[in-house]
Amino acid sequence: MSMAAGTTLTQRPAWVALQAHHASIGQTHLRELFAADPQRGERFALEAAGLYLDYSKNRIDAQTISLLVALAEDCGLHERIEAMFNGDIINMTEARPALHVALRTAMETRIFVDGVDVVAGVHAVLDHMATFAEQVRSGQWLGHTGKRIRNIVNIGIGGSDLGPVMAYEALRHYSQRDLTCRFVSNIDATDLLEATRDLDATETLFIICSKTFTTLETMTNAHAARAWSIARLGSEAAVARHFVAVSSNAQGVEAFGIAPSNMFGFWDWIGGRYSMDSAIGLSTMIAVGAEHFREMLAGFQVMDTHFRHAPLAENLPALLGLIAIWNNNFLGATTLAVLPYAQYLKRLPAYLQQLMMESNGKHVTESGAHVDYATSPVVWGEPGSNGQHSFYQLIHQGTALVACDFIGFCQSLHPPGDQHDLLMANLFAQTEALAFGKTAAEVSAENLAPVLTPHCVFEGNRPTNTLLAERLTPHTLGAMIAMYEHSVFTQGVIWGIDSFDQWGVQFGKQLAGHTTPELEGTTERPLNHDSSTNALIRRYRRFNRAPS
Ligand code: G6Q
Repeated sequence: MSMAAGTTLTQRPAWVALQAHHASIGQTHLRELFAADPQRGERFALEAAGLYLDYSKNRIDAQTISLLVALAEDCGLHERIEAMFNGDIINMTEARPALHVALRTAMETRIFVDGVDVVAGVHAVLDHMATFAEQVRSGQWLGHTGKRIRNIVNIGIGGSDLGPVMAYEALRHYSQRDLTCRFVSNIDATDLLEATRDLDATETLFIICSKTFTTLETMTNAHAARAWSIARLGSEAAVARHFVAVSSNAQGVEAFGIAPSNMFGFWDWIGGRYSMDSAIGLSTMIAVGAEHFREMLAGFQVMDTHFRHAPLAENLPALLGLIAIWNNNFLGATTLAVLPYAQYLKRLPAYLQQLMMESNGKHVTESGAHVDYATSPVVWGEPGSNGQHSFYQLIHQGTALVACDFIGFCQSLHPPGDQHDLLMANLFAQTEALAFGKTAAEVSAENLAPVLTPHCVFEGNRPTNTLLAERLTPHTLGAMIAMYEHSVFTQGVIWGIDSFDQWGVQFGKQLAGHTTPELEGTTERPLNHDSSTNALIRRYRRFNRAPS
């Protein structure tokens, strides 16, 4: 446990010092902070693993950073980082390590879990994936009727979906264009039907991604896909050529009809939301090839090494996490908007939503004590500049303080033209406007009708981070995801919570199980829920069976 028994976070001297500091700086406007220090834009910036983080447009000064670093030290961040990298049990409620860093570690490294070196296993799976990916990409892997595979359908949900789809979209530029990848997650039959309606079964490969191989949504879709394939290919034997699995449940996979040689393994010490760089990323590897996948792992690894060794005040993921604590716990920004100015990163906000909210959306500490401070912010977002024409209004002029992460690239992946400059000009202009706003005097100078002045004033002082990289590459993507993973970890350590369990998800997995048989029942069958749930189920039964 990171928290000394009996000491709550809010009683720690470093926390109390931050509260006092907030009382003195909390209302200082970014206009004043920038005016007082002409070098501020460069001073509050950091570079690691090819990512440049400008955090100067946050309501902080040098003392804020040293107090936050002191808090991190006091909460044992250094020790917890070492514990994670060493494979210690840091996921306390599930009594296991959280070793996603082992997925991208060099082959020579040794990390032991229960006396077994896990790194050799990681590399064996990577090699297995690379061989298979190459067979599919080259057309060597043939379907049941002898045709090459053109379509990949990944079936999985949560951590077995959000990472693969985000990475596929992010790296689409590097993908083999004669292969299409689709992602099916929802138990709503629409998802699978729409994904397969125009596909030729003879050319379609399904990847069933499920750590447990028991998840209701995934297994239901997997069986439906199996029936779809068999109906079109005319034989159960077709399953062997059209289905592979990514799972840690070898028995379940075999029972489904997938040979062990077509199963890609992973381990219980990788959480679903930390698994996009494991075999769960098989669809990514098929799309972009093993070499690009390894480049992505290298990006993860450079950021891992930086996180493990850089002093906290110069540690990019740690600082990102600490600034998030400042914005959330001291300034009261309870939501975080993720705003990538890159269409390829369109699924990044959804991916980070799970990473952050499932990891740190907890109300008790590791020891089970109720927290008396806010934990994970609500995470949301959309690519820029689209969001500017919708919800940015609230970020600029609403009553809630929203912290924002802006993400952009210096180079476009497409031929030179004006569009990239226009895109990035929007990003820079937005962060500037959010920081500095527009005063009543500035509005008056625009000769608007005076009655409009209050509507056109922008207070500014909205905190933003800007993450700038040269170019969206597999390496950059890996570094960025590792950065966010470690920022989430940093916040979890400060809050003293277990960032690696997900009891809320488990709860959801049980709930529907009780209700499903009741929906199938006759209208007379008694219901024992509350009056609202009973009425909803009765109404559903009535109309579900009504002729359309
Ligand atoms: C992730 C969660 C959750 C999980 C899904 C799918 O951290 O545990 O999103 O990934 O519920 O689980 P399976 O991979 O076991 O099907």
